[in-house]
Amino acid sequence: MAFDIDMIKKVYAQIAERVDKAREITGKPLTLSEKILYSHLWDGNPNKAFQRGKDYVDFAPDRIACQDATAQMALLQFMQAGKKNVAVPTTVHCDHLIQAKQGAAPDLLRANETSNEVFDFLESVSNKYGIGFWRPGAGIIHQVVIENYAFPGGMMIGTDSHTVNAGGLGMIAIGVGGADAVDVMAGMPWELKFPKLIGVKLTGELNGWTASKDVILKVAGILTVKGGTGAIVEYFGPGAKNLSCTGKGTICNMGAEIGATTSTFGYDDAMERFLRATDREDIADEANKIREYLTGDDEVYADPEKYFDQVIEIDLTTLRPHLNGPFTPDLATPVGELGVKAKNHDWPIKVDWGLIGSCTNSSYEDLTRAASIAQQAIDKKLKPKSDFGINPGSEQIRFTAERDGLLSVFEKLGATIFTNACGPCIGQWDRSDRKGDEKNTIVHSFNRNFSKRADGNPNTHAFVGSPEMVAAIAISGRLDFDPMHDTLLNEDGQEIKLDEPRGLELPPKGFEVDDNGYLAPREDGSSVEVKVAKDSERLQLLEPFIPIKDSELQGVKLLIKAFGKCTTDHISMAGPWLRYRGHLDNIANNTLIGAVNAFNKKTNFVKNQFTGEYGGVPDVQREYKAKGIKTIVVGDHNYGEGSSREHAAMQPRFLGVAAVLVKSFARIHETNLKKQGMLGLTFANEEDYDLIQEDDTFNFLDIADFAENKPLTIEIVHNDGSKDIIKANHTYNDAQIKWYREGSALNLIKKQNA
Ligand code: MIC
Ligand code: SF4
Repeated sequence: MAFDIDMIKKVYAQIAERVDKAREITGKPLTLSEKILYSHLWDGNPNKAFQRGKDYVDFAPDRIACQDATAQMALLQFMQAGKKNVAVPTTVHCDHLIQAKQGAAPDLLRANETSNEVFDFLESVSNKYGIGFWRPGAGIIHQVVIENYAFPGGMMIGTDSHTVNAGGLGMIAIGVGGADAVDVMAGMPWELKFPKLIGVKLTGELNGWTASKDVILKVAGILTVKGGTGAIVEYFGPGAKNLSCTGKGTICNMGAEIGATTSTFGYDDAMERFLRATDREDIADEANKIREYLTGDDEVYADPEKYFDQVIEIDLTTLRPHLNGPFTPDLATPVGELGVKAKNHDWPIKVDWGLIGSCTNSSYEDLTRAASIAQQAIDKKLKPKSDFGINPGSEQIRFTAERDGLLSVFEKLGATIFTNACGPCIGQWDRSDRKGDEKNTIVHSFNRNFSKRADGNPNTHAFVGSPEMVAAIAISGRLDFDPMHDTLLNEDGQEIKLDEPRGLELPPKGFEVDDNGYLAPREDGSSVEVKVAKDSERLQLLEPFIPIKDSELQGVKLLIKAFGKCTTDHISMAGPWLRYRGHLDNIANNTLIGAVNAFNKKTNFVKNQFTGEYGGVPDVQREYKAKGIKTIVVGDHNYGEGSSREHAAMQPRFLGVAAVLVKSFARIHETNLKKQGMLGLTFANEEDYDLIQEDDTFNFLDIADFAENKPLTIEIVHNDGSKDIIKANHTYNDAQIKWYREGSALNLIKKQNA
């Protein structure tokens, strides 16, 4: 039986009326995305047609999921909100804090020792406030969600950017910062700018070496890392119906890599099969009763140009397998063309590791397709030239895959089976073969491949591909290997060609699991004590942020002008720093250490304007803080791309940065800045970025009149006394300006609850 079936029935009971009403009000047929959005309005029945990309709308999500690395800060904030219980079903998943090293059993043991303080904290907070808790080793948040919680037509938010994975089961699932989740946990609406809609029509059928992953690798190549910003991507067409549910999940998952708010597919037979296979017959039966409400209207899919803001068409039959990278997930190259490209760019051809896993590609089907390649290596006497690492997506998948002999296939090839967790995908990887900064190449089935992400080495060239392609490349040991055309020499000196991968959508004998790792919360958690040791270096209770005074916005100093890509990994690195995710003061010591200083192209090396000396960003910033001087961070396009981690906003805020002024923002990060009571601004004129000098001082001339739809005016005073006056745009509405004025959104909640 499904979790929270009563809640799901309630959603389904009201969907028809609300969708019909929305159709009437908008006067047109509806996409699936609109159906879900309009049936989840905070105010209930729709009474107004919203303008896409313009109107801020209050929504009522059905559920929330948090993972261990973000839940700490989210729950530390929730604890301040003064509530007895979470207002909507919520779960916490321990998956980010487990380092991959020797293999599942010893790695999990070590994680439980090194992070027990954090796991205990999360378990007790969950118990206290009615939150479902998934223990370390239970699986990766998004796999566990799609197997247990996602449901067609539902809306959820999650404190992780890949929450969007649940679109594979027909949800609108959106990644948010912890402060957004706290709103919903506290029983308040969740606000989002009504998204634009991108339609992707899929025709044909996948075949040969091409996998679901290649759909999104291709889309990423077309739309780039910011092409989906502010939009929901809705997939439809005959090709969509030919994809498995978890395959759809893969596609939706990596929608985060194009900046999309989320991605989704209409309810279909593949989803029904998946629901039934994962012990949720009850949801399937209910969903079948309202099938037409759980997908877009026929008229929309027949004439998509009329109803979507942008339409892309992809023919699955002719789609080629891709490998995307290095250093960015949108650099798409069809397999077979990579050799020339790698040579031109001097990317190492030799592949050291093939890693299969992550929330993107760790389903049962993924493992079977990759195992079908691995099995051939055994049968045809091919010895893999690269090391192999596997992270199954959940204990249910691992248990079933072990039962069905899939894991032993990889083990025979010398693969290490790591814990059911994020592992190398988030830099939780004690890589045994290389320690220094040597140039090298790895391939993986993950979603992100930003510099330093997997192993901390800026010279690791990581390429993203489907699990089966990763398996083939790892066996060949070469980035330029094209399994569709090339042969390999086996141990007997024979030329071998790999056959096309074969997979199973679902386990023929059904899923099985002994202990899935779930811990239900107490009925009444009021007596549960949440412990945070005073001297802990991992956890720290939060102090409210003090509002930034208008007077402090005169004489603001430049902290750093970031050059080029500045993702949340650059602003608040993961990997070894994950250990401080619950301790704001400690994690603040990594603030912007990965950002490239535009004036000297170095990382973590900025000028202190008072002493003229150079130092690390956090150190210089702490010196400004000690003097009571506010600072500004300047950045390029898509600033804050990547993670939902609100640390990337809270740390600068904590250290005394008042404003972030960039060419453009990634959605979640911009909201995170607003929530934490900072100024997130964009250049009205992009070229003004070039005006900013290393010794600049900024005066916010009209901050006293900070208002909706009114750009701010900033005076920039250069070292030689000359001045420039520029305009900065912002997207704050009246309510968000209140967050800023109160010091943070949480301060406002506390005030309202007082
Ligand atoms: C990621 O994939 O970058 C993460 C780690 O899952 C993040 C969340 C985090 O920083 O904890 C995400 O995608 O939001
Ligand atoms: Fe974990 Fe990687 Fe998925 Fe993020 S992208 S949730 S780190 S597996």
